Amino acid sequence: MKIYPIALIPGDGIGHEVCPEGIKVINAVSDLLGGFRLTFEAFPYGCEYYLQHGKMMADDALKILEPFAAIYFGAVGFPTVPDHISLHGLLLPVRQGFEQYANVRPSLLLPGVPTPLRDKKPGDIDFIVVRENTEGEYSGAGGRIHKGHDLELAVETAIFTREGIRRVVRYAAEVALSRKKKLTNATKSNAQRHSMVLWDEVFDEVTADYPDLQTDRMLVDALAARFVLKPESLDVVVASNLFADILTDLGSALCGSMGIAPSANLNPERRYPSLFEPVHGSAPDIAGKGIANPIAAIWSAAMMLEFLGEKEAADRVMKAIAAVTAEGRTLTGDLGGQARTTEVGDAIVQHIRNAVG
Ligand code: GGG
Repeated sequence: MKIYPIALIPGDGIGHEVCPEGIKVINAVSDLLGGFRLTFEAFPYGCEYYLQHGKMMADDALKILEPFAAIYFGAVGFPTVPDHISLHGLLLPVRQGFEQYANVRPSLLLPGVPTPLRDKKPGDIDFIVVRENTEGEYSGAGGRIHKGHDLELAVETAIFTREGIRRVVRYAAEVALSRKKKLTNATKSNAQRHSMVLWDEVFDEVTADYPDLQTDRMLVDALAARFVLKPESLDVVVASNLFADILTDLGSALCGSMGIAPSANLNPERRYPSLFEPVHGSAPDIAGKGIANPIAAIWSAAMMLEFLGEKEAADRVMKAIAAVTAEGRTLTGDLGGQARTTEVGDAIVQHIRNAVG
């Protein structure tokens, strides 16, 4: 029996409601298939922890988390703590410290889920954004001087390194090779004449090693329009930290809801644990009501299973998610239904158990 020890960080808000559903589904699929088990150890890091300790996680959190096979994460942020403190105190140091440089964010229209795009159906929206996840606009470099005075000045420096760009473009190229072999470079090198020009140069250098790939370069603003007008033309997009963050919220909306968008923060070399989390945040407006959509967290759990090498289990979870959305009987409010968070998790578990073969 293979055992995968997982660090569980539900974080804030609805993170505490959606993570248990992911665990429930993982346990159901491992019961069914046998041969492996995920064990979870919970850590209380988040805004509550900050209010008690003055920091979002323990000083030695990275040391504590490092031996785990993966991290299963809920959401970060709550109105009790300024967002820049919570994000820079928890999620970003983990992404940077564990060199989780490839943030893989699929946009896939599931059967039965209405898209705001007229005439689009499942199959028309099926692309992946690979987000650079450790530097760029999220580097954290900068500062403020003359605080509170008329002279006040703030500098936020986007940092792009040749190696940082190289490794994420290479990863995105590999993902594209395993799919429809199309890779789009999201850039803004007309306006950002230093960082994005380097980004384009490295993109071209790296992709020269992949003659089987069809590549194109697009300004990120035009690319946003293409997401809406011609999503079927996209396969894999590689983008900087901030551009990809914005593009993937758009991608989630096109697929019907933020409540179904999953993500994997990968250290592809597996030197450190990777982190799996829904794209959505902590949703303070609905936290505690039991109505959050758990599909993004469950889908993220499937991505974790796949990365751990349990592909059959991951496929079973994905089939069960698609079966539940196609049926349309057990959907949360964001998808036009009335089901509670736990009911959606139960329905997915039921489909896993009922699946033949
Ligand atoms: N589960 C993801 C989450 O909590 N995200 C909060 C957030 O604000 N993230 C910013 C980012 O990923 O750029």
